[in-house]
Amino acid sequence: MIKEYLQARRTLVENRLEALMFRVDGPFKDIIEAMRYSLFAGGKRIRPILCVAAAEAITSDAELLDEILDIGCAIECIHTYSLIHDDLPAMDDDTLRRGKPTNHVLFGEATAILAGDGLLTFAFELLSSPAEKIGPAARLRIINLVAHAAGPEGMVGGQALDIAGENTDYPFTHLKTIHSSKTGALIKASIGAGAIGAGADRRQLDDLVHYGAAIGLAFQIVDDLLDATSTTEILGKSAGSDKVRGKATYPGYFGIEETRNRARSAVREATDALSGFGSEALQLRELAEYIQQRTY
Ligand code: GRG
Repeated sequence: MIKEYLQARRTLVENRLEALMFRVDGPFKDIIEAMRYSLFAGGKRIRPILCVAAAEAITSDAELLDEILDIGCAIECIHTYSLIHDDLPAMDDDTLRRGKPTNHVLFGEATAILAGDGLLTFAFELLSSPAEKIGPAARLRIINLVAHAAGPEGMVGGQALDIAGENTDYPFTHLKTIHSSKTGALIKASIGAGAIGAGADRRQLDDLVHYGAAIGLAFQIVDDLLDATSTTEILGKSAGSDKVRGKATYPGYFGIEETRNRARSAVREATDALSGFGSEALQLRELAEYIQQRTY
């Protein structure tokens, strides 16, 4: 069931992104082509899917949910920018992503940097576009939340700590800071943005943000596990790269079995945070299980 749900939701996100994104046409077609290449390269779309699922735990208003889908699409643009920049020679220097050549391999470094910049900026154009249902106050809260999650105390800060920490020994608490900022912050913001857009009250928002923090952690623990145990073919990106780059990981601290236990307990914490919700949070519960069991 989760498989069909994910497939249907991915199609929904793909179609909406296609409708929102610039066409490869006119004087800017080269940069647009590079942006589109990574945006439509086969991502799992987990952030927009979580954004809409969080909103569905609060509302069933279809028009409102359509606007929340656009917010999820904006977050997917930010995520895609981060992957393009992460793969650059100055960062992880990767040539493979989602089973395809990375952006700079195909388009060159300067265009890849600009494609990332273009996607990040376009995300905020989307987030700030006026619409019918989500009023200016809620929209401003969402923009602020997403900007903070993507910025120097979120994803950018986590990436900076991650790079600075390569080949160094640091305490486990520092790894937690890196994971929660580099990966967790944008996942948590996807859920927070969906909840705010849907008009969540204080308690609902707190519970959903708690859920988001826990699955953000689970997502990164599983990422560490997959990097250590899976293959390049299955992952569509270089397996074993954490070890090659001298990165601290959960399996490095705890071994594979204990890392699996920790992923399970993060997912349990996430589903426990939803105890105040009924069947309207079913998809969020299933998404938490999927995050634990994902294979790529
Ligand atoms: C360059 C500012 C900047 C940040 C980069 C996201 C990130 C920070 C680096 C990616 C490195 C990495 C492997 C992070 C682990 C978790 C993660 C974000 C994996 C990729 O996300 P998925 O699995 O990717 O959602 P898809 O391909 O499905 O979109």
